[in-house]
Amino acid sequence: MEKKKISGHDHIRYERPQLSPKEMLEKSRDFFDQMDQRRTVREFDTRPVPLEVIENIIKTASTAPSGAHKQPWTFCLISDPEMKKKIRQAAEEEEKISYGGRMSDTWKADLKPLGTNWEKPFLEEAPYLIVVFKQSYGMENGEKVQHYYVSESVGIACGFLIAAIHQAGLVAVTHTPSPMNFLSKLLDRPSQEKPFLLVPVGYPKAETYVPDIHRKPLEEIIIRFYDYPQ
Ligand code: IYR
Repeated sequence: MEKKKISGHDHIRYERPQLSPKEMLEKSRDFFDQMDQRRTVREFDTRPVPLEVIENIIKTASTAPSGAHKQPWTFCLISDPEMKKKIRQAAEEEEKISYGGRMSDTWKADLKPLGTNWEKPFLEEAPYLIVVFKQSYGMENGEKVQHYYVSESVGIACGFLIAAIHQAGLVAVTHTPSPMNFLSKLLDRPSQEKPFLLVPVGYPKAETYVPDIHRKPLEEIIIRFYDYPQ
């Protein structure tokens, strides 16, 4: 392997296949078309999913870039029905309070088109729950290791996770029961780890409906600053 020292550390040669503009256009369009098919799904079939598929999905999430490459994430993978039940009970307790008044009227009105409520049957129906924790700092041989840009890093990893779930033909919902500290207790995580996102994963129910909502068009999300000829 071709190596080179940069500031005293090994660097390895890295190359990507060069695509022609036509190939790039096709691939970027195909990837967009594929990702544009992704929808948040809250109704799951209880059918099991092969464990190795889920492990590959988590490995994909862990390829995300992170601050100083500290990889400040932990993924708890749950299929145990008893644990799922406990998580559902605890989440619904919080959500009952949230929907019962902790969320503002505007917030509840904003959620109306999505049809959500305090009930979370998907926490028991989905074959797997992935609970993503962010590590405010790491621990190596009893020593604290500093972490950087933790939320950004874990957020990017969750993006990769969601994309990987979609491309495996599975569906997910990004669930954030609030507050989420019950997850630290139930899953016995150390105090430097904070729950970040709960992602039930599985097949959609045989007949699934999703809200008829639309994505902002490019011209609403892009501000152009180029001056080269197009
Ligand atoms: N955590 C609640 C409420 C909720 C909040 C937002 I912002 C959403 O986009 C969806 C739901 C729940 O999971 O129902």
